[in-house]
Amino acid sequence: MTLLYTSDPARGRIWRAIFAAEAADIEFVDPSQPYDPATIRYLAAWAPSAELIASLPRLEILFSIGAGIDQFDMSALPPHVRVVRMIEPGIAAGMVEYVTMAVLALHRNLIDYREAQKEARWAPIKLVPAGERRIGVMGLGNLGQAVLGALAPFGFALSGWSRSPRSIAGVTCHAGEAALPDFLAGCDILICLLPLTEETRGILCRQTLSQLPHGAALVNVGRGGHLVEQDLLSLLDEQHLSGAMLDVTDPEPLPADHPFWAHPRIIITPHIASMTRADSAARALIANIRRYEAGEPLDGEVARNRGY
Ligand code: NDP
Ligand code: OXD
Repeated sequence: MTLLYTSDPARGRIWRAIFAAEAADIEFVDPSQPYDPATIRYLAAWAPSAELIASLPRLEILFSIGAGIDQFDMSALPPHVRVVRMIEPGIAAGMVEYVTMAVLALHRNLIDYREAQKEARWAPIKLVPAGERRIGVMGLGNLGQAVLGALAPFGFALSGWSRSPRSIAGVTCHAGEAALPDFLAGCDILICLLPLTEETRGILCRQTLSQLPHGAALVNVGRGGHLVEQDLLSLLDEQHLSGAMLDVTDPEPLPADHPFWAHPRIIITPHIASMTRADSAARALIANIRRYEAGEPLDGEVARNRGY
């Protein structure tokens, strides 16, 4: 069985060594070497071209290098090919760090202090106890749950929203569109950790963001396509929202003349909330191929009709 890897060459060198040492029966090839397309059963890629997919007649599984799969052109993928997102501890650890940083920065008014510093203004703001700060996470999957677990020890009031009902200790869980207004009304800091699908595109818009309490802040670590940019700008300018930390934009990179860069109440980071860690991801992939070969369910298999 052969795996074709078509992503970052530096990560590829680490993966090749791990496959050679720990899964020598799985042949690991990349485009820098000659390979027979008819032998490829597994493809590990970020955004494979339609031409590449069409050249692999025996492809069985497309593994995403990252947690998201919205970058795949599903129309180019034959219906029998299974799609798997990356679930590995490095991605969750990075996301936990980033969201904790963002929540603490917003909770402790870092955006206000950054502005005050520009004017050499000494302007203390009264502390809000963590228990009185309501943090809501949209998306209660692998990453949403990891983030909530990390925020719990601070004592924040935690809630979450997902498509199907979830039960998470210490978290008020809401499910489905009908529950969205109640969820939004109880979020002083809203974190978007949804996948980008037909249903979630543009979900962070005036209609939803204006249901957040006055002075609420947004952390978008999902995808840029979740956010209607002009609606965020208007709600910040109207002071309904107090700030936003955006790790994802549409497009990426964010153009140099985009108004987000200079906005005093927006912090931009370049899609670095988390990154697939080479060693743990290679091992997660090997474990998943082993599961597949044993006829067991794949970890992170995407329901193609649902888009995540
Ligand atoms: P999962 O698939 O594990 O979880 C997705 C969650 O979103 C589930 O709880 C799901 O509901 C919920 N959801 C999906 N559609 C809807 C909807 N229409 N309404 C309400 N809830 C919905 O994904 P992960 O946690 O692994 O990753 C989430 C996203 O994070 C990725 O798709 C990617 O976009 C982003 N990401 C960003 C990174 C960055 O560096 N900025 C890095 C890694 C990921 P249910 O529980 O009912 O299925
Ligand atoms: C992502 C990732 O999906 O980096 O954004 O894993």
